[in-house]
Amino acid sequence: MAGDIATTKVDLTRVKPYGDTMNDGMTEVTFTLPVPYGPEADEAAKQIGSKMGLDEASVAFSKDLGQGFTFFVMYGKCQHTVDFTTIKVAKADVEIMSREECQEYILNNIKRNVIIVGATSGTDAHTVGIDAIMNMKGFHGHYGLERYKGIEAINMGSQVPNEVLIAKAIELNADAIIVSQIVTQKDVHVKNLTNLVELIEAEGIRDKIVLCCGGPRISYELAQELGYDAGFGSHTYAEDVASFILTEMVRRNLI
Ligand code: B12
Repeated sequence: MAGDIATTKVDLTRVKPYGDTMNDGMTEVTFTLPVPYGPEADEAAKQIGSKMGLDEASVAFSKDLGQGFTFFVMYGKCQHTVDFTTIKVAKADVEIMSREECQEYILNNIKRNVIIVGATSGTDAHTVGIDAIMNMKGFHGHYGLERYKGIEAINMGSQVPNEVLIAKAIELNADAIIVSQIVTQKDVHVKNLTNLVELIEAEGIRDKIVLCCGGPRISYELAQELGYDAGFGSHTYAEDVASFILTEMVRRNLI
């Protein structure tokens, strides 16, 4: 890292990307153009880079993808800034408890096992996210829900039809349904998450359960818009969703 990081005072009202020296705006972007590989393709990419707001846009790398397509890595100086001091992001408003604190919270406040049914539902085959949250071994040194005393975590895996997920939740009288959605192409996640809420409402169990979704492109705001109690994005651990579910159960008197 260049030495000027420590000495340059950052103006949080005018933040821009950093590369070599503070405020240089250095930015890397990657994209594919539907044009054949060659000098004309590089020039097209540079022009796109300029239109994106990159000064001195240059092609750091380009690769022939075949069949008239070229992939680019562009480098350039971003001209834009943002006012970091005005940024507000909606988040679940709960105190995050450790696994041990969650277990104690259950003992003191709920006094019975909490049942959580989870899956990656619809056509989505990505299992790693839901496993990170639910599996015994967890993720990044954070144990998953299966490890929590007082929580019965049922991980149904991936490509689970919404109907099957709901039927399992009803069969087990679950306290919470948690669903993972990784693929967002053509807004498939919005359609699937909406469908899940509609089916849960049709079953008449929406007010009896805590409903959460998660995935790298899920935000708390989107989740709330779609009718979920909370949504969790990248860098989530089991304790984040466990803290939310337990607190929410007590808040709504679902105990
Ligand atoms: C591994 C992988 C696959 C594997 C999945 C294997 C498996 N068993 O899961 C395979 C090869 C099968 C695959 C297939 C596809 N994939 Co894929 N895949 C990936 C990859 C490389 C890693 C995903 C991953 O495991 N991340 C690690 C986990 C830990 O992170 P996470 O999922 O974000 O989970 C964390 C949080 O999001 C959150 N979280 C997630 N779920 C939940 C749920 C709850 C309740 C909570 C609280 C939190 C939570 O907590 C987790 C831990 O912090 C990503 C690219 C990438 N680097 O992310 C592409 C990626 C997700 N795949 C992608 C695509 C497009 C596909 C395919 C459509 C490709 C194709 N054309 O066939 C297919 C889809 C198949 C299908 N029907 O779903 C795209 C999605 C783009 C988009 N925005 O929609 C990505 C981003 C790649 C890319 N850059 O294009 N994929």
